[in-house]
Amino acid sequence: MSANENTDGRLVVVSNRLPFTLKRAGDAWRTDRSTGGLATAMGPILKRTGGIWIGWSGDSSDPQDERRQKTLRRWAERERYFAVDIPAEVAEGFYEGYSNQTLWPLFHQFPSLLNFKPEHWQAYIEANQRFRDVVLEHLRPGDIVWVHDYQLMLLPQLLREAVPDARIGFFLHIPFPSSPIFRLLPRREELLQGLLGADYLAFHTFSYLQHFRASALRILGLDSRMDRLEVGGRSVRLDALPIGIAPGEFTELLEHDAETIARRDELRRRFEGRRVLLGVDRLDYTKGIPERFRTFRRLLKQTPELRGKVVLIQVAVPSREVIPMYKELRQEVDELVGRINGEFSTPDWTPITYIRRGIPPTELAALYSVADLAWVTPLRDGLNLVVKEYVACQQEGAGVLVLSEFAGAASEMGEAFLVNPYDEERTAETIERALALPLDARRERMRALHKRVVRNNVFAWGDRFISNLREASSARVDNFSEQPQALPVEEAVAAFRQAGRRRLLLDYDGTLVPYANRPQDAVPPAELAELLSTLAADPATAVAVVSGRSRGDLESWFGDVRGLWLAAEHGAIMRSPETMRWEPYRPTYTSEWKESVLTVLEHFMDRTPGSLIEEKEFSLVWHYRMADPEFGEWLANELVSNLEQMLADTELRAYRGQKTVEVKPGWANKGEVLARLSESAPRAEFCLAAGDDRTDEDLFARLPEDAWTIHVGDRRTRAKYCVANSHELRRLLARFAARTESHAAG
Ligand code: ADQ
Repeated sequence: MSANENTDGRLVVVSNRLPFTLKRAGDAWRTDRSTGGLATAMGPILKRTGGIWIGWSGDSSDPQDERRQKTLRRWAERERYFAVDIPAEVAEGFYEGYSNQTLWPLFHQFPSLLNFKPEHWQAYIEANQRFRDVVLEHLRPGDIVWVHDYQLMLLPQLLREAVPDARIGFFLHIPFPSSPIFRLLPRREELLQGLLGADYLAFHTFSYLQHFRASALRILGLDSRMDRLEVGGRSVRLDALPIGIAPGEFTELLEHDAETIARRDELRRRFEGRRVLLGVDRLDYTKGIPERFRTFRRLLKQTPELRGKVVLIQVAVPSREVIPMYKELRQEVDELVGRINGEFSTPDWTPITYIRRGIPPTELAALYSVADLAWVTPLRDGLNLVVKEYVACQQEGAGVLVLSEFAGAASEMGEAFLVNPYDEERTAETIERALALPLDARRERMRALHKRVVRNNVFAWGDRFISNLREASSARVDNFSEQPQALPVEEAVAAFRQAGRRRLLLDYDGTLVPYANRPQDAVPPAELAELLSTLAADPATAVAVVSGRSRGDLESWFGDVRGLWLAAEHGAIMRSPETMRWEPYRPTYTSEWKESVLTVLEHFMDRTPGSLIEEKEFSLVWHYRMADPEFGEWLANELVSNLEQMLADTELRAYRGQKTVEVKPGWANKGEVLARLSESAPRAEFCLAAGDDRTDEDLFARLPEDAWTIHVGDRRTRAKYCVANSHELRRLLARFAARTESHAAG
């Protein structure tokens, strides 16, 4: 059974456009087929799986018109296509504006074409909200929602907010740009957050995935693994999944459709004795059409023997024509065709046949099958389906493929001739070489390509996406009970009040105060010492600051607070409020190891501008909060693996903290603090521990079931509850303290 046939929940596809486009024709309404990669790919999947498709009709005029409504109702009843209505003024800012004049050029590495207007952004938000509303109208429990492409990057998060346990996947059909380019984007944070509402996020190639991870790290500070990213206590699964085509749709036409077969034979006769070079594209500046024509001109110029022997057929379907850049491109291409044909044509040969419109599938299949060379040279392309369509139509063929290395498909098409389309001189040489390749060699290459295109077809792609999405969202749903709940503040305050004896175990950095770039700058404000002092003044409440900090730091900040327990260096050394003496956990400990570890850390510090080393009694810490984030993470991994080998036979361990790597004895951990506290302080009915990083998890793990464990932040945790930041935690402590004060006064 394919993953798609799963019966639990329907597939809800959401994309900007539906496979149909609504066109006004005078007083009537016409339904046209949409062209473009997405409709081509998803059509066959939905046909096979069932489910519904939600998208914009393409028309914004007159939503009240009875005949228009009737047409849309027919789409819904017959095809299960549900249209989102977008008013004209919103559609313009959303589609022609932010989507196609901001996102499209930037994601395709044309930052100089970026045109940003705040009102376009507003329209983009509004359009995404309209899509959300229509999805919510149709969504049933258990459904999986598959959101497509750059026009709907806010939708996953909008849906997540409305239905927290919805199953949401997102696929990006265009490239994800490298992080220095992505950073240029106005509203980049919101876009990343929008995407991270999904359970499963997939791109065509690993390099796009890496770019996304780099941007999440640099812009939102979110670290990730190759296959997942943790955010808001959820896990977002990441993947690279190049799209395929439905090869059968083409081979079927070529084998059984009389019209296609007749057309193919006719074309063969017509071009007999000539080699056919073929380009098929949407008329878009990313597709490299002018560059291709210029290269062709160069080829004809430098290799006169090819004149009369080759023809270039270029099919280009116009799109987005209201955007000035596209109009200019159309003109430029028209002119180039005219110039080249004028320069080289003879009475019985025209070098370029230019078809500026969409052509039907029968014609397309016939062209693909007669072409001797497919010339697919986008300047940048998410993947490019034309390559795969061409290969599918060359079952027994000997055609060659010349492919741009900047198309996502290049990473799958090892047997193609790869070119840099900006380098017109070398591309011309490659075309010449490809044409000169002996028949057997061409056949062999094509056979390998063909096999791959057939195997990695669109159904395999869809199945994988859907089953990965199901798995990712089920893992989330199963883990739901393990996720921390937002702290019920009133309940906590009431429990605190009712208890006869209480214990508070509080981490310092990231918990009582926010992080600073340099550890010495995270000094507590005066009111924090006062707050702790008020809490600790009540003999029924034992309060401990349990930190990774040195005893010197804790002493200087809280040394005067009466009644307060201090545990420094993760509990390696503690001061009780009675004796006021610092007592190490292991009195026999020596720090001879430091010298050799320091040499390693210094080596890393020298390589990493902005990083620093902190030396404490029991540990050494490398801090890289101010370093370049990716470089820092990368080196931290390298450092930990170096240290692990070096420390394997010792009691020392290397730990990753929040932008730190710390080397300390394994026994110096916060879990041990509890045991020591229990020896001297009586058992409490109310026990609360709060912390934000991995070292605090040791403490949470040791606490009894009924303890109030609180994670500060949004990472994965064992804690039962969470609060957003140190500010919220201190507000809670202030509520406890208020009670203590009034109690003391009363
Ligand atoms: P597109 O930019 O639309 O898709 P592409 O992948 O080449 O680019 O798909 C174009 C589709 O339109 C093909 O199926 C092709 O046959 C059809 N087409 C193009 N010109 C035509 C014409 N003149 N007549 C008829 N049909 C024509 C986006 C991304 C791509 C990505 C796809 C799918 O930009 O990089 O491959 O989505 O993810």
